[in-house]
Formats: sequence, structure tokens, C-alpha cells
Amino acid sequence: MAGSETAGLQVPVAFKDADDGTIPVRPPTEYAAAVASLPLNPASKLKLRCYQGVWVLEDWVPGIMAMQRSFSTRPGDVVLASFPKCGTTWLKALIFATMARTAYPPTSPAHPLRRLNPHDCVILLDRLFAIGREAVLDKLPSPRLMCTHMPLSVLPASISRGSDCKIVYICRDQKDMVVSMWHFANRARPDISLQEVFETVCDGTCFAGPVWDHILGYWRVSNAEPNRVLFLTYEQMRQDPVDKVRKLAQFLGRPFSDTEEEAGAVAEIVELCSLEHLKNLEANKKGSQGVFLKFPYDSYFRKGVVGDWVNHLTLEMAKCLDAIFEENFKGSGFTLP
Ligand code: PAP
Repeated sequence: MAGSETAGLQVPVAFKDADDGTIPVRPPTEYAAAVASLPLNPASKLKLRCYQGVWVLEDWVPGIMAMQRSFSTRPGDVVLASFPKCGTTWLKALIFATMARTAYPPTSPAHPLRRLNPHDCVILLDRLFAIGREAVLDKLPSPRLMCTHMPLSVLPASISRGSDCKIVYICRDQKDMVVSMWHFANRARPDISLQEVFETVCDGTCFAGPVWDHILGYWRVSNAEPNRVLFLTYEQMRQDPVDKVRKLAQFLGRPFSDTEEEAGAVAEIVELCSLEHLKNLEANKKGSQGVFLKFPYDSYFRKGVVGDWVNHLTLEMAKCLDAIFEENFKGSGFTLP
């Protein structure tokens, strides 16, 4: 399917629709020796290496190195950035639906989000580079929608400092994030306990951690360059999704017209991308993704409840997490809304 154009606006193509499987895989790189010399986290069952101050799955490090070396943005690119379990799936769906709405009205039965998991619409760059299939990005028509769990500090300069692409970042209360991460990890690795997830978040050695550095990196740039980085929180999105989708559309240069507003287009996008709607679609009930670890599609949709941590964390754990984050945010001016 080619990038269609309606009313002068190009719309994104779902990544899976652009990937016909014929693009060759990049041969293994010379990075193996460099990876072996990086500090290994002995406490983690996930084999994490510390690369440029960030804990990355060992199998993903060569991909991150390749991404730093070879990825460059194109005008119109949009990168969704998040720490895992902070609202990535939801935001992928919302960005895709908002950007694609002229070609695919949200109520259309043929909408790609009705047949594809949001992760197949907006690709995770980190994993794509990890499996050496990044050449598919050249085939993806503009505007390309992409995602990363990496902090700004390790992204290629064309994303972190360039003006060709916009970045949308989402973060979430750390207590709900820990609980969500544990539930998710548990589907692929039932041997990972809540206590382990909690401890690695607290000491900063979880995947993509430390979390506070991740958040502050994007938050600072969003303050300095609000037209380039939009900073959202899961809690604000839950509270008023319609308002946030309006902001998102404005930021992406595709504000809703009066006619669209009157027709209820914003609410229709919110409904299309709602947890209740997405989790009940066949496309999201079956299948899985991942190469090194397989994650069932349905594991991306759980409860979506703000404050669900009370059902899993002790008060002591909650206080400990809050205190650590508060300490690390001290002096930055950042507080979670
Ligand atoms: P990822 O980083 O691995 O892609 P991510 O989507 O960020 O995961 O996190 C999943 C969380 O978002 C789950 O939260 P919970 O465990 O607290 O329930 C999931 O339920 C929630 N989520 C997924 N899709 C939606 C949606 N459409 N609306 C609201 N929340 C959602």
C-alpha cells in the first residue's frame, strides 16, 4: 500500500503494510567485541549491559550502536518515545489514527487498527535495529511513525537534536509503571518477581533505566523546544483523552478542523483507540511479537487503571519508590502531574 494523500496531507502507512519480508537482514556487525566489554548486570535475569549509561538488553546493544551510526531522519518523521509500560501502545494507536484520519476515518471498518496491533503500525526502532531489519525504514513512505524506548542521550543526533522529526514522549507514575512492567514481564518470564522488578527500578538498573534520567532527558528538551518535543503523561491522558488528542494533533501539524470537531472526529479517535475497544479486537487477542522473547499481543492490554499499584505494592515499597524518584528529580523542577 502506498502513502495516500488526502487534502494535501500525506498519511502514514502501517509498518507491517510496508514490510513485505523481502528486505535482507543486515549481516552481523563488528560490534560483538565491544558489547562483551560492557558492564553486565549480574542481578538481572534479562542479560542487561550498561551502554553509555543506559541498561540495554545485550542482544539489542549492537542494534543501538548501528542505529547511532546509520539512522537519519526524514522531514515529517514522528518518533514516539517512552519508558516501557508508560502508555506506548495507546499512544501508538492515537498517533497513527490522528495522522491517518484523512485516509482512514476512525469509524472506517477498513481502518488498519482494526486488523493490526498498534505495534505493527508503529515500529519499535530499538527492536528493528536489533534484528538487523532497519532497511525496511527506507521503504516506509513519509510520514514515518516510529517508536523508541531509549533515552534521548543514546539516540542518533538526527532524532535527539535534529529538526526533521517531532518527538512525542509519554511517562507515567513510577508505581503503576512497576506493576505494569511486572505483569508484562511475567507473561514471557514467569520467574521474574515483582520484588525483582521493583528493585531494578529503584537502583536504576532496569531495562532502559535509570527511569529518572529517561524522563528528565525528554522533559528538558520539551521545555526548551516545545514545538519539537511534546511531553505527555499517562495520567493526564486518562483524565482527558479528548483534550490530549487535540493537543497531539496540533503538535503534529494536523489540527482538527471545525468541521471535524463538529462531526465528533476527536471522540471517534479516542473511542477507536480505547483500551476496551482495542483489547477486544481479534487482531489483539491472538499472535505475539518479539524475537528474543515472545510477548503475546494481548499482554499489551491489561487494566489501564491509574493507581492500580495499591493492589500490588506495599505502602513501604510505594514510599520507597516515591522517595527515590523525588530525590532524583530534586532541583530539576520536574514533578509528575
Ligand atoms: P510497552 O511499553 O511494552 O509497549 P505500554 O503500552 O507502554 O507497553 O504499557 C502497557 C500499559 O498500557 C498497560 O497498563 P496496565 O498494566 O496498568 O494495565 C495497558 O493496560 C495500558 N494500555 C494499553 N493500551 C491502552 C489503551 N488503549 N488505553 C489505555 N491504556 C492502555
